[in-house]
Amino acid sequence: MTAVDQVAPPAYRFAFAPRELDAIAACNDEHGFAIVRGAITPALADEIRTDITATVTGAPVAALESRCDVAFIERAPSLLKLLECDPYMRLQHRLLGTTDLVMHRTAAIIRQPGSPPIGWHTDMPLLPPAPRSANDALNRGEWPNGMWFYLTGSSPETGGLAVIADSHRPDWTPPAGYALSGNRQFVHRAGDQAVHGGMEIPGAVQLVTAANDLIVFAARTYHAANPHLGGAARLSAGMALRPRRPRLTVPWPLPESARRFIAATPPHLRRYVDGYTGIVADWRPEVPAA
Ligand SMILES: O=C(O)CCC(=O)C(=O)O
Repeated sequence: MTAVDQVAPPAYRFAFAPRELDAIAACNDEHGFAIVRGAITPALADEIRTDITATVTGAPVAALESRCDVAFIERAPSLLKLLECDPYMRLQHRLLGTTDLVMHRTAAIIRQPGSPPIGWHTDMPLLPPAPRSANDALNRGEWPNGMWFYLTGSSPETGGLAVIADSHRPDWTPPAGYALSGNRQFVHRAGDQAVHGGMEIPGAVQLVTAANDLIVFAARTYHAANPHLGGAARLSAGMALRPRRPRLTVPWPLPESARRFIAATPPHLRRYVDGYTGIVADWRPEVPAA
């Protein structure tokens, strides 16, 4: 199959207006994803796009390449504006069940035309008893892992995102012909761990969005990105908040860049960054000396 071959979209509605808070939450609870049309203004989408281009591509991104900034907010004043965007924050409150929220993690991705697909995976696999990576330390809660804007749009032809409907349940099993890796992180063809399942997998939903639409998906939802067959760089950015309690502790000291970001945050937004941990992307536990 080619990148644009796809299974039929679900019969139920999964795209909503920002005011349909209950319907968005219900779709995310029931099916593990939702689209929110026009979640931010086109002007704010434009500002976020400008910040991605200015920061993530600080050094030119080569043809065919993808690049990710996993602490994007520390360099992107535009993303902080989401915290002052009423419809967006009402949705965060509804999805997280509280108004007492902390900046959890942010990212921005640039994918150049020709960049390869990203196979089906979850951001919250079975966790080891003690974290072995930064993702293990951060992706521990039942808050949505996907709160993404695809700021040049998401479509099957341009490296857009797809999800597997209903795959967010902890006991989800893949359809016949597919299997999960040992820690449940990846979906692959049964009998061949090297071959990721493609977009033909039953349940796959291609997410077609405009620059100011929000893609929501749940903590465990399996997702994948199409190969980028378009002609211009694909830009995306995500911001996840988490409830302040229970308090999350991480095994790294606050990075200097995070400290500077917190200090520079305007006083009226400071409560959101009180508890921000930053990220040490290459953190690994110390191996005790033999
Ligand atoms: O859109 C992409 O490039 C993939 C995003 C993704 O898979 C992730 O954030 O885990």
